[in-house]
Amino acid sequence: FPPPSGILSHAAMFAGLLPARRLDSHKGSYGEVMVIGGAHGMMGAAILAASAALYCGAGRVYVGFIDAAPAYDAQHPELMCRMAAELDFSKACVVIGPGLGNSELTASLLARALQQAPYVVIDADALNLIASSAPLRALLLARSQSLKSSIMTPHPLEAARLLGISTAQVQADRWQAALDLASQFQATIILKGAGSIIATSQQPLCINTSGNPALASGGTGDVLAGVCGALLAQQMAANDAARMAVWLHGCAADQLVEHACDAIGLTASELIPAIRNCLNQQ
Ligand code: NPW
Ligand code: AMP
Ligand code: MG
Repeated sequence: FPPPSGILSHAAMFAGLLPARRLDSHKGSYGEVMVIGGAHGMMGAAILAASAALYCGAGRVYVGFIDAAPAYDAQHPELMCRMAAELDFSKACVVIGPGLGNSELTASLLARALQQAPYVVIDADALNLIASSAPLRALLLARSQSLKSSIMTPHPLEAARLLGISTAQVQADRWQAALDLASQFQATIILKGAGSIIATSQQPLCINTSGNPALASGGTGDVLAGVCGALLAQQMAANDAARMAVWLHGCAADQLVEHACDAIGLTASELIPAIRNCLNQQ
């Protein structure tokens, strides 16, 4: 049982990780995020992730939908809505999984993202696809050989599927589960839940102390994936991006509970501008 060697407990731990914006910078300086997901019935999951990426400073944000793309999102007209199959992943940070569903198309999109994208965030249904496909797992492992960044964001059930064990076993030893995921998948792992754990195979384990049970509502995980995507797209190292994203996400929920909505009824949508506030307070 490895002891926690990092406790995320102060905003100051993240000072300087996202440098101040240069006066002569432009949208191309802040990277491109492509969220792939939002199948029929779950389009909101992809929009939540994409909005979170926008609010965390990504230069351009696309949503690649699975079944049908709306002309635009009225609440976030900044988002570029396309069909996933049209997008070129070769220069982007691809956030794949929120509302992705499971079909032949989704597996081929995930394969392409794993092969082409310099940065990927793998969440939700994309994690479930990897859990059930040896070829996809091989593509993920190949990324670590070519120094491409990968962050995986499982909740305990998704972690259990990846490890081939039960959710209860994951929860009984979350440190070990996070370490096993990092070594089996050679990615930066965020094992979500109260006290999210961040693990990589090379660096010390870390536990987050921000956040509260108001986060236990649909869509908050999709938001976290988008935050990770924005930080990776802005050139942050994967381990730093994962730690900072989890910290900001929890901090925003703490601030909302204290000053706005109290403990019950926090929505994933309102979390997003609160994360922007926390980011700008760093
Ligand atoms: P239980 O109930 O305890 O047995 P699934 P999903 C467990 C999209 N969404 N500690 C718990 O299991 C996502 O992006 C779309 C312990 C829970 O019931 C995905 O694509 C939305 N257990 C898709 O839906 C908003 C924990 O996992 C089960 C745990 C399916 O994703 C919602 C859920 O896992 C959603 O994000 C914890 N901390 N956390 C939209 N607006 O479009 C989770 N569990 O069955 O994989 O389903 O996570 O809802
Ligand atoms: P997901 O299950 O993918 O929607 O993700 C839920 C998000 O909310 C993750 O970032 C979890 O860590 C967070 N979360 C859920 N429940 C709690 C809790 N009781 N305390 C702190 N964070 C939580
Ligand atoms: Mg989720």
